[in-house]
Amino acid sequence: MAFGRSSRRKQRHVEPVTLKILVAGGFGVGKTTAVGSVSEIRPLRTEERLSEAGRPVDDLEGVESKTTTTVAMDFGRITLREDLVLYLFGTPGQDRFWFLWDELAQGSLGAVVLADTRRLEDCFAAVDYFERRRIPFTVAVNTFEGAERFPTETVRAALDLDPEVQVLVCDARDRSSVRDVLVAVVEHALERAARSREPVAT
Ligand SMILES: Nc1nc2c(ncn2[C@@H]2O[C@H](COP(=O)(O)OP(=O)(O)OP(=O)(O)O)[C@@H](O)[C@H]2O)c(=O)[nH]1
Ligand SMILES: [Mg+2]
Repeated sequence: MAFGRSSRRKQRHVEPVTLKILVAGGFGVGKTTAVGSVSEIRPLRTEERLSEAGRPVDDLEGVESKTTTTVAMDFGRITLREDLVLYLFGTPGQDRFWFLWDELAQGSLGAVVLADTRRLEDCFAAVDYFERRRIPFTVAVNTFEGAERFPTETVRAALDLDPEVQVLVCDARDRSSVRDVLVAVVEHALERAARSREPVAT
């Protein structure tokens, strides 16, 4: 029969929920790399060459092999589940592009703050930004060769994070590692949203 329940169920197409996640952090910490390694579409990049003229401003210590920098944003997409798709927006890392952050942050569910333990102070501004706007975030320490490994609790203390903020270790070049971080961000943001809907006990 054409209009039976079973035929209707088969036809049902679930429109996926799409969520916007920011990938932020200091200059050269691996944001573009992370979006690129996890994206299932060819990521949109807005890279410009680092020039001699930028040398006094662009601190390349620790990322001497870096030749380009993000000037507007990175964009990528990952399907976490059939019904859950993330749109990823990588922020520019340099201070002179800060004015773009508010545009990028609009409507975002949560954020990843990538951190490099050799230059941890570079992610202070991103942590402050999300704390101030109450955007849920997870810190992901991107492990570079030659960088000293610290326990995540040390990183948490150095960044003075709230207990609810997770600190994970990742490799921005590794798809499954970045995916795990994104899952953690989504779970954290959804938990926080659920908590804020709970009636306050009196
Ligand atoms: N060893 C190592 N190198 C990495 C890793 N992630 C990124 N890199 C390298 O570090 C450099 C910086 O990476 P990007 O992804 O451009 O960093 P970014 O945070 O987007 O930089 P900006 O947009 O300029 O702020 C590149 O040369 C990468 O190849 C990592 O996990 N390990
Ligand atoms: Mg970049």
